[in-house]
Amino acid sequence: MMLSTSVRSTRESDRKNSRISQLADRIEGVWRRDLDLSPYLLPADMGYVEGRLEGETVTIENRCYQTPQFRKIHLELATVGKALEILHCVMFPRPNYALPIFGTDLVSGPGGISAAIVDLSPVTKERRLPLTYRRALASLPPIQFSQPRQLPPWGDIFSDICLFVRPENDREEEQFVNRVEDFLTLHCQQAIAAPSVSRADRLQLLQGQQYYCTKQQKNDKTRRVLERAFGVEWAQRYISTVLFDRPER
Ligand code: BLA
Repeated sequence: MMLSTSVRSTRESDRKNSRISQLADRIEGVWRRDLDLSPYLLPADMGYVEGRLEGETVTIENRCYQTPQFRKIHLELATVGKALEILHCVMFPRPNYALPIFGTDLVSGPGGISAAIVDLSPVTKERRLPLTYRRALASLPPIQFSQPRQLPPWGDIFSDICLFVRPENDREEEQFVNRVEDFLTLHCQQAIAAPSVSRADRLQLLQGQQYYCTKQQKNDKTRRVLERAFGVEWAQRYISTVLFDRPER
């Protein structure tokens, strides 16, 4: 196993799936337009990481920020040789704002994009999105995907607006990317206008976020890719400190 920790980032030309680059650009575009970004420091050796999986190079590139409303907003681009490309993105609100967790994952293999998921996951006790969100979401134009996918057993953290599909063609891929941008734009606008909550509510929200992280850590598909490239211990450390660190009080 080989780990490199240089700061260089993957060149765009290395990236085969332009849909992943497109979605990454759209996400960063919304963030830069709507949020007040400051750097978020990841553990020193976790910014850019390289490993090997069955003779293939695995690369992980992290971009991570914080804002007045968000403890951590994280965009990760990973490649496994030429076979697999992954975009992972999560926005963890500061627990003094009653905001859901925005998350998206796009997994592209030799046969095209196999998994495309986006959600605004509520972390309140009622596990229900605020009315302002539900109203705005209801006004989005309806969309249809020919291959909806079933959520895994740990997926009880996702809301009823969660979109989880295998896009069948260019049109469906584009529709997915647009929907991610719609969710994200709505979320950023809600976030910058959100009032601060009481101490008691804050504790509930923190527990809701911890539950979200505990469930996400049960995704064996993510764990297996990381374990095979970097080893069991490293994968555990990465999942629990970079991908889904459980916020402290
Ligand atoms: C699925 N995630 C997957 C799959 C792989 C990864 C290989 C299987 C693809 C498929 O079923 O077609 C791998 N995802 C990764 C890796 C990273 C990653 C290696 O993010 C990071 C290094 N996952 C998330 C987030 C969500 C998420 C934020 O990280 C949702 C908001 C969901 N990924 C998710 C779900 C599946 C998945 C629900 C399907 C799991 C299943 O069907 O069992």
